[in-house]
Amino acid sequence: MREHAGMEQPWGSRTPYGPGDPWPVRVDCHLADGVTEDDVDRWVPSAAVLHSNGDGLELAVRDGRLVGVRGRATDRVNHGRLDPKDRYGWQANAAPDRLTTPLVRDGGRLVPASWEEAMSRIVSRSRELLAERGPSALGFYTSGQLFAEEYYTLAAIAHGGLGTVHLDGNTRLCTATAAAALKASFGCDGQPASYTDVDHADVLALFGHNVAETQAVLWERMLDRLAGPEPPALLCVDPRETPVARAATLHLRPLPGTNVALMNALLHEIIAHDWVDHDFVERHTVGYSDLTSVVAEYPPERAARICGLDAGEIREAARMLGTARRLLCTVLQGFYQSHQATAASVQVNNVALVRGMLGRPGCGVLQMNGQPTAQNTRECGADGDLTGFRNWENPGHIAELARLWNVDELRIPHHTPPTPAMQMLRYAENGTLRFWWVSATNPAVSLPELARVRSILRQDSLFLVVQDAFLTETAQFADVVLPAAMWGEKTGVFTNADRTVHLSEKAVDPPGEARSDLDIFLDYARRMDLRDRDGAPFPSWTDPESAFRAWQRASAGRPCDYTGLSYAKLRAGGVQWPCDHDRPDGTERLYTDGRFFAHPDYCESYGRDFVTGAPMQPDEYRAMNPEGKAMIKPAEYLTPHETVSGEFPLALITGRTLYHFHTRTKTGRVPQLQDAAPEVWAELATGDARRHGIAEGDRVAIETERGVVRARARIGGVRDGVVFLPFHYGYWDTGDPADGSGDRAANELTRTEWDPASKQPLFKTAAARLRRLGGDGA
Ligand SMILES: Nc1nc2c(c(=O)[nH]1)N[C@H]1C(S)=C(S)[C@@H](COP(=O)(O)OP(=O)(O)OC[C@H]3O[C@@H](n4cnc5c(=O)[nH]c(N)nc54)[C@H](O)[C@@H]3O)O[C@H]1N2
Ligand SMILES: Nc1nc2c(c(=O)[nH]1)N[C@H]1C(S)=C(S)[C@@H](COP(=O)(O)OP(=O)(O)OC[C@H]3O[C@@H](n4cnc5c(=O)[nH]c(N)nc54)[C@H](O)[C@@H]3O)O[C@H]1N2
Ligand SMILES: [Mo]
Repeated sequence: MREHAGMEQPWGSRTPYGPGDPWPVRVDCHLADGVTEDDVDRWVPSAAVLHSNGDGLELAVRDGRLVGVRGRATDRVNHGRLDPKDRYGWQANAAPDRLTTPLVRDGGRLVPASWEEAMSRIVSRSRELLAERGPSALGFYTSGQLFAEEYYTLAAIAHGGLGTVHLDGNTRLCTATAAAALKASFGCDGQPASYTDVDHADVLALFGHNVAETQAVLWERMLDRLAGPEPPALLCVDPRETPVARAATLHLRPLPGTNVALMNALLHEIIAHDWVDHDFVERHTVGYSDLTSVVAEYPPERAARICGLDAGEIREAARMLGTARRLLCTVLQGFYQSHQATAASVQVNNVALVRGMLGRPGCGVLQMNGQPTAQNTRECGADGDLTGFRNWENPGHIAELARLWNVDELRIPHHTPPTPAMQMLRYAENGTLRFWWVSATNPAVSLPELARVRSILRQDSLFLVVQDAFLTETAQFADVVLPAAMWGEKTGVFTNADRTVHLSEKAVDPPGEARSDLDIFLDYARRMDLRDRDGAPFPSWTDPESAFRAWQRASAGRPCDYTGLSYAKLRAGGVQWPCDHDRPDGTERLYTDGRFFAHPDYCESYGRDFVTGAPMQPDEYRAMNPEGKAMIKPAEYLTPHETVSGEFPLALITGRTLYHFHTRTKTGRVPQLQDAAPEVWAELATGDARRHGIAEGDRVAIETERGVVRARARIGGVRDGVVFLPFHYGYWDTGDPADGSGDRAANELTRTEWDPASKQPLFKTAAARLRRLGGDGA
């Protein structure tokens, strides 16, 4: 079946199926006007890059240009389907305003320069700072959108070459909490479940996850189950009436920031009704009795008051979770970016653990990823953690890495925890961080409290390098801008939210003098003359495939083992890690044998306190979990630091729409997507709108202590007392000067605050007020 669905049909047509049946194939294809499949010269294997789903696709090339995309029927992830952003998003590669040469700041302005000039400025500033202040003056802030080869190279340069502890990814804003929650419960990152669990589950429970708009093809899989025989029950936990909520069997709308209270009441009910798999708990976990004593204090009535819910609906939700035979839970930003992020996400793991819902078809947890390659940022160590999920507190792991890189152990920073992005910003603010190399992320729109971010990026003491495909809001502040090749213009692998690794091959040349991120990082290492212990150039690899082989060696024996993969094998479609000699076809589910990556000698982390964020001591961990079982960790509900008040009576949350990706550098340049959501809006509850005399389409101002956003009102779709803003709208396309506020970026309003354990900023917890500005014509 071939489908050419347009924008009016975002989830395509239904192909219903029953429990345990294979998900039917439907191949989506979208080609430029006037081009047919017969006109295509070459189809180049790749996967989707505008979310974490990893939908396998092929890029259509004609006369050396991208002319479209087609889903891969045989790919395990999508069985041929493509979401709206992917059907049209490839057109951004050919946008007329791509960066084509480096830019350097001269006399206050950014002017075109040669690569030689741009790189020598970066290298001479690096050398000066290293000599004067040492490696801690240099920081790197990367992405969830590069390839594994690129992250591994950057991690090797920062940790093994320069020896700086300041390396993080924008995954800190995205899935740091996924990693923290997986480490807390299972001792290590790595998603237990598989997308095929959707095929088997009888209950799907989505916690703060608007999968319909953010992983549209996974939602199609769920919709096809819902349309088939013996459909699963669907639980949605979200203050908004998302498409998921509308399709749900039960929709709970908790007040933002109250997830822990709700989860505790759900666990209270599961335990009170003894819907517990005691055998599983006994054999495979530690910590159960601590959980029972904490959640005993959270009867549904108490949580109902905190969350603004009915106790009855909490009981009904608990019954769904408690009586499921095959339960699949997913978690995303409604938990990760909200108050008590890690503590709340871990309670979802606890539901799976006490119910023994792991390692079997239809059972499991997906602490979802968001960005296409976020998993690789984490596993390669470009999020600051050490390469291959190695534990920075474990001397044996440091020694292993030092051998692998042939560098001195002392060069690899491990005496303090890796520096999270928000802390780097603080170091830049107070002048100890003097050099910040930002690749494939746009912090001038995506970080919280933008007025502060702009003032830091503007500081004279900070030498800012921005490596991007476009002149973003952030690039406007740079000392040097490096033009990057994008997806489709370079080769590498990346891994989706269910551990599926895809190869994405170069299909066309990048525009002008743009270069791949890998080439840029390697060029920097050579110019810096980084060397290993024997004086050989470090890193030793030179191109994507040699970088991939080096990464494979680094992953050997670790949970994310890539040694059984190769570019040749991946050309046929996605494979799930771990994949090694004994598991040549990859691994569908983790923990099928009830064994975890949590042994004290093997685990990625000893965990952190959910309230203070303090790392747990190795001895403490060993005493608590000597055999490396799964860990059940309870949490008390705490009130948020910023709560609604008389002056700021509304809870502000932010998030996404189906049609745009992040700061719109790609989707804002694609007519079909930009036209579908051309400007910012504010979602208001019907009651709040009435009380403020606001009608649909009126212009309103949303204000917090930090700023204002002006937007058009959309009424309905969110619970009373809550306002929702999409965060996609920066100001690159409105002509506003980069130093002024565009008054439409949600992050003008958000707070400089983060979860203590994961250090992920709280984009979904702020107190705001609302004002009507005028009617349609005003
Ligand atoms: N179309 C599109 N798809 C994307 C992206 C994109 O930009 N556009 N980005 C990708 C990335 S990087 C990510 S991280 C994912 C994010 O994917 P999601 O997490 O699904 O998206 P969000 O809209 O950020 O947040 C999800 C929901 O959390 C709810 N929420 C807010 N506060 C709370 C709370 O306190 N409790 C609960 N229970 N829910 C709350 C919001 O109402 C929202 O509907 O999407 C990925 N896919
Ligand atoms: N208020 C609020 N803020 C949020 C969120 C929220 O829900 N609410 N969500 C947070 C989350 S989950 C995320 S993931 C972040 C996303 O925030 P950002 O990472 O800042 O968003 P993007 O627009 O994806 O920026 C990626 C940049 O990389 C460039 N790029 C793309 N491909 C390549 C490449 O191959 N090489 C190079 N060098 N550059 C490339 C793009 O042009 C773009 O400028 O935002 C966070 N901020
Ligand atoms: Mo994200």
